[in-house]
Amino acid sequence: MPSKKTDAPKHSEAAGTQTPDRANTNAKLQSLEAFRSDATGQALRTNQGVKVADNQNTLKAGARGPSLLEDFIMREKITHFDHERIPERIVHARGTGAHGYFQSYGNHAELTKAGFLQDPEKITPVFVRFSTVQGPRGSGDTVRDVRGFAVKFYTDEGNFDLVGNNMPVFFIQDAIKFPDFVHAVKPEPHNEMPTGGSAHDTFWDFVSLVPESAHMVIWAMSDRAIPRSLRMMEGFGVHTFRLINAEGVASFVKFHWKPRQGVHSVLWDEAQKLAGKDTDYHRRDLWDAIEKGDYPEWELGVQIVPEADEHKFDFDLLDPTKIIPEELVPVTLLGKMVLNRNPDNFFAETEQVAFCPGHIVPGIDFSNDPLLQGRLFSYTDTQISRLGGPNFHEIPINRPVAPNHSSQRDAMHRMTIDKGRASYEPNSIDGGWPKETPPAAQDGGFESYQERIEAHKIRQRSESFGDHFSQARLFFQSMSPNEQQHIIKAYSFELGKVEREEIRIREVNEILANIDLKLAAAVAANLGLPAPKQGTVQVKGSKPAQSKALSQMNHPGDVGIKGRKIAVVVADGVDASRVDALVKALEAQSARPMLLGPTSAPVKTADGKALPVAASIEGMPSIMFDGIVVPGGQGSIDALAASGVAKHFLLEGYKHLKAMLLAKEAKALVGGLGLKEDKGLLLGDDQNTVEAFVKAVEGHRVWEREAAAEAIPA
Ligand code: HDD
Repeated sequence: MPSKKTDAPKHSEAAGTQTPDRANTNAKLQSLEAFRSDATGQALRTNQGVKVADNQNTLKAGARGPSLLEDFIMREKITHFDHERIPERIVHARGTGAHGYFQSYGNHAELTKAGFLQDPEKITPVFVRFSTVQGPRGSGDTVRDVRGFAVKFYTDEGNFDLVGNNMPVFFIQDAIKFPDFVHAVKPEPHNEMPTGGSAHDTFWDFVSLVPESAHMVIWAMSDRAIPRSLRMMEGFGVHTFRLINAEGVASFVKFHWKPRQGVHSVLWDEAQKLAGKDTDYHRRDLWDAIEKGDYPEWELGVQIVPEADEHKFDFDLLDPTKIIPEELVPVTLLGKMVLNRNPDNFFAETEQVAFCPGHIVPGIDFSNDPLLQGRLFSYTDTQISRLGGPNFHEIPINRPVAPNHSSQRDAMHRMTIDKGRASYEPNSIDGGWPKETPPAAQDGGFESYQERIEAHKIRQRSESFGDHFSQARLFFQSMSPNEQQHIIKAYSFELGKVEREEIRIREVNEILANIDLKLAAAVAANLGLPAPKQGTVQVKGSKPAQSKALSQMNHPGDVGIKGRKIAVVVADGVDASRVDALVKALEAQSARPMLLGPTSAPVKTADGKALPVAASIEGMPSIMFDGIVVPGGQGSIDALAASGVAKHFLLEGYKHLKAMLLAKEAKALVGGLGLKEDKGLLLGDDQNTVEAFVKAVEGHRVWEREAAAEAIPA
């Protein structure tokens, strides 16, 4: 990976181990949260504090009589219930959150005066919300979509929100186009379909007419849009920001989150099936990992561009449809984030959390990216209608841990009881408090970076934003052959759902042909359209022509198979000691093996004992696992060979390129199903074979198998 670290990386905590430091960290973090309420041992009361004697029956005129209006207990309860819902987010409505902390790898004072990046001993609490963009709150987790990656740092100098995505670019260059884009991608207005996806006319109509979207759309058609897990996604701040040091020297930066779990995806067929079999697949995966102590970790990095180099690139740093290839500017790692605590209450925390890219702290500032500038307005505005007024910063999950005093007063849902008479500044009545703090090297008031601007007031897009295809081409050409095939299939699938042929033709001829003629020809063939012979614009191409960091294949992670889910499929007659040995070998690698049987009832082992299973193979199909193990015992193998559900489980696992380890007795079963031994389909349970299986799980998918797996029914 072309990243470099500053100071020593803090990877001293081995994957999955709990250190005393961690317990201390959690205690420190929770001491900041006096507002959590626990009703254990407490009386049930009304909202006015009156103890309730009967929570089962409305007050009535006689046991069979009419209900009485005077029943204030019932009316209070029902009224509150009637108002339980708040408007969902316009975009990113479906989300899931987790608490954790951030710790700097060293003192980055040369780069920024932000306190949370100065001291490796400092623990900064964070709350992260991951989301899909298009679907409503109840939509599926695994749809093809961009994922939101929003982090709130509760620093002791105020809250810093890094409100990014799992893709480093965006669909449009100017915020004024955001409502148009969102109206196009959201379900169509006449029938509110489709839920959660972009495979429909209005989306493709818009993006085929707006070439600046080409780069982001190809990311959305890649495997990045169907992550295996929220734990296995990169995150990006997208825009260029500024970091400013104590001397007032600014650098342009792009923020990156690099997951230690690697960057991995599911296959499209898996994604679609998971959306039906487990709508909550991603939120469950994150929740379970945190509950089991498999805390996911990301490293925060920045690409740093000195102010003097602003115009050194063949793209504009202010253009949010462009990346800085890591070959040109490597990522410098600044610190790590660990997610180690699930929320206590989804609504109070994950739903009510309010992010805003305008929440920054001294040492960080904006750039003039016109998309970012529009966002600075939009988020606060949307929170006011979503959370009912301008006091949303007082909701516990949004409260800074830094003190907060101002002359702002009143409004809906004000919770602070401000003392004193002077709610204005300057004042003499309250001694002039609260007072301004002049900017200073450290711990001073916020000061905007002084940028000299000499310009006409004008509505115009800079010419330097004009190249829409070079980096889309860079992306496609940086993919492995498997990833390129997935992209071709994704465009073909989505455009195949578009009813209007003129939209399909426009996308192929005016967008894809400018990205890559082979891509355009392959998609055209799948749509029954002629292959375009040339593009419609001159594309200068990008330097470099390929970038390693863009392919997921180059992000294996460094935690081995920690937290990976392995199905251990058993039936009556299974050899208990071989099951035990396999489970132990997997657990020794911090993987999560799970026993599955024909039903949820225990199976009978070869020596006649009952072996409990966690679930049935029908209830937990192979799409929910990273690897499959079938332990020996001829009786068990024979029973599985006679079960259609079990055979489907194995066929699907093979089709989805999963690592599979089967006892030698299963050779005939494997052959009968038409499966071929390969690097990841292994027969045997000796140490070498188990090691090869672990390696195959670590590789995420058996990519070499993809062509052979085509013939297997889905
Ligand atoms: Fe946005 C939510 C990310 C452009 C307007 N956005 C939202 C969330 C994420 C992003 C992660 C969910 C936060 C959460 O979990 O609560 N948005 C982005 C990124 C963008 C972007 C990475 C481009 C680089 N967004 C963007 C623009 C606008 C908005 C240009 C408007 C001009 N975004 C919103 C919003 C939302 C939102 C309507 C909906 C709910 C909310 O803010 O709190 O204000």
